[in-house]
Amino acid sequence: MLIRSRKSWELPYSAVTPEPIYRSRREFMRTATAGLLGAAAGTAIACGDADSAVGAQGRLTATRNAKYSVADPPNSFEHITSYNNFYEFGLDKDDPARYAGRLKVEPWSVKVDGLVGRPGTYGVDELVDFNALEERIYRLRCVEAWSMVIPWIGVPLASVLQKVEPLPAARFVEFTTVERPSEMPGLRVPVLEWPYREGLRLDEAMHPLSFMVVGLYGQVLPNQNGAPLRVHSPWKYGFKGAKSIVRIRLTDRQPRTSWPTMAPHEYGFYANVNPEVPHPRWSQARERRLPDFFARTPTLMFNGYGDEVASLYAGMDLRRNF
Ligand SMILES: Nc1nc2c(c(=O)[nH]1)N[C@H]1C(S)=C(S)[C@@H](COP(=O)(O)O)O[C@H]1N2
Ligand SMILES: [Mo]
Repeated sequence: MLIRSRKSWELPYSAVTPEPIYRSRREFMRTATAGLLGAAAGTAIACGDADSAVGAQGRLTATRNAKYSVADPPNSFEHITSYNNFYEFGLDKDDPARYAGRLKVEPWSVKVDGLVGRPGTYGVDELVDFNALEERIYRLRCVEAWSMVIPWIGVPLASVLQKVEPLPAARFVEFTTVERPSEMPGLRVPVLEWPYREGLRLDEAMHPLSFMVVGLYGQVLPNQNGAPLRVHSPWKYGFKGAKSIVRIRLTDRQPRTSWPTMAPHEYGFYANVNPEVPHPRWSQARERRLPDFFARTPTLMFNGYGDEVASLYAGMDLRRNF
């Protein structure tokens, strides 16, 4: 109790300071080395990684949706599953890969409540049509100014929400991550208000780009990436995509989500990728395209998805609604 009620301003600076401000030298050296190896070996390594990593996890059959692809090559399976943010397992980038195996993802149920016509407790396959899986290659831009390209597998988030029939009064959707202290060692650190909560305006959630992810690289989603289901809206900073979702709540009010609650001046509810609005402690104009830690490429407005999503924000001041 005492620990969990500690406020963020009582934490050590490192605990509430994301990259690139706080970054261990060890981490830096490993990423830098991976970048050099990747550059030297080229795409052969990336493909090899993807194949050799298939094994324990199950295969998924998905149709590639050619509409959603990216010019840059995807990051390797190995990299996407070993460099993660999932603070419930720890703050270092390799903590999720190390500890997420403890998370029991079967059986899994999701509570759906609030302003919906069909509230209830659903199994994953009642919400996600596994016969309609798509592969979409999306960019992921973390608010910490690094980015990756990831071949996700999933279904449009809209298809999930339609199954539970949002009521006309619903304007927002809130996602809550599982909270199991015995399986998630990072929950001991009160870096965020647990459980991790995220949310979208309903029109953002219903936008065709918003994706409910259940896999990547042709296989079932590894736990460190948010098994069994997580959201990804690629025009927003990565933290908008809650992992290991156990509750979906429809509401008429903007939900109180974890990051803006912890640091309201640093993290907004919208969190649209915007190179013109710096984080108070670092610029968002450029990003490190991992695994090359030194590759500083310009960050694009809405992460390059502006043609599709800019109209959602017509007339809004994106500096105020950051
Ligand atoms: N529950 C939960 N979801 C989370 C996070 C987290 O710490 N906990 N981190 C977010 C952040 S900051 C990012 S960048 C992405 C990273 O997703 P990935 O590890 O699959 O690349 O997950 C997001 N979802
Ligand atoms: Mo992030």
